[in-house]
Amino acid sequence: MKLAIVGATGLVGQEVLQVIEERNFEFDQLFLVASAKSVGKTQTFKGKSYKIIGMEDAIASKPDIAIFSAGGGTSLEWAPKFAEVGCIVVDNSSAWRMSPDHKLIVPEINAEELRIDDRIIANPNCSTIQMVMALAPLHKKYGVKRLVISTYQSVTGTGKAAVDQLMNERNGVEGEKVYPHKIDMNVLPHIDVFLDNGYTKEEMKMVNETRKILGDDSIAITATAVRLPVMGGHSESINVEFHKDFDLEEVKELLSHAQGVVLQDDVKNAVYPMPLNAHRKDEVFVGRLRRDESQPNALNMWVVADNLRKGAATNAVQIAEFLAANNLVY
Ligand code: 2RA
Repeated sequence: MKLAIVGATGLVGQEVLQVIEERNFEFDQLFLVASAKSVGKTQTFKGKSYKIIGMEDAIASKPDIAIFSAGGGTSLEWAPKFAEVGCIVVDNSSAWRMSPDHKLIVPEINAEELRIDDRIIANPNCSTIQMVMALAPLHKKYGVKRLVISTYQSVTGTGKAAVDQLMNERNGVEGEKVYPHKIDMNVLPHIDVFLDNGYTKEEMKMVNETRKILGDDSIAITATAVRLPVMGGHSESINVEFHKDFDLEEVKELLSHAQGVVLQDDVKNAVYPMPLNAHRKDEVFVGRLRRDESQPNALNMWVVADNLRKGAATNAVQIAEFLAANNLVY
């Protein structure tokens, strides 16, 4: 199996390398692919040195699977060219997510939708992945009717330049600004661009992608996405109203057995999910479970995950693992 990592030098690309090493993902050949400014540089992986190559060379090498973390424009242009030579692209950008011809996959929830002729497979947005991981087991049992979400998102979701902006501001150093305002000591209710309806693209991703993954267009969803000077992961306050009533202990039971979900809910001992603890972990952490006493059949929850891991790299590598394990690579 020939594996290509496209966007290998970015924050997500680097995390993909870390995840395939930790999970011992098996391949025969590895190609590290990046933009012209990185081509020719070297990167060490498992003690071996790899030369970074460009897109054309990567396509000529005919990889079986390419994990793309290179942005929407790059993916729109290049993913079909990789697919044409028989490669399966697992794409981290938003380019293909809402296309009716492409699958949007969180392996624990809907990997069984994948078929041998899927050539470009979309990885959902980070803030959507962690939310649906916590919701899917509850949706099956009680049916999600409505979601009201507020996010608290890490600067790592924007990329390396945003991490640099935060650290430069903290250290009093001048540098490139990727946010329209200071991020250190601040909170920005603004992630991605504003749309005509007054919501941001990030907020609408949570609406549309959640419905597609859970396979239910009737779910009412409203979101406010917020950037914080935080690094370890994204946090979300989720108010969920179900069609059926639930038992809180049963909710905890369902979540504690859900694959890839860790219940951290012991408020007497100040145990609840936090980005500092989620950093570099592959799981989604859920806590602060309590009934919404203002509304029948409604629950409040707090969900945290490392956005570079389950929100991006881990989910993509899990898709690749599923393809390899189920003979969907040819
Ligand atoms: C963010 N959701 O955190 C984005 C990254 N895909 O900005």
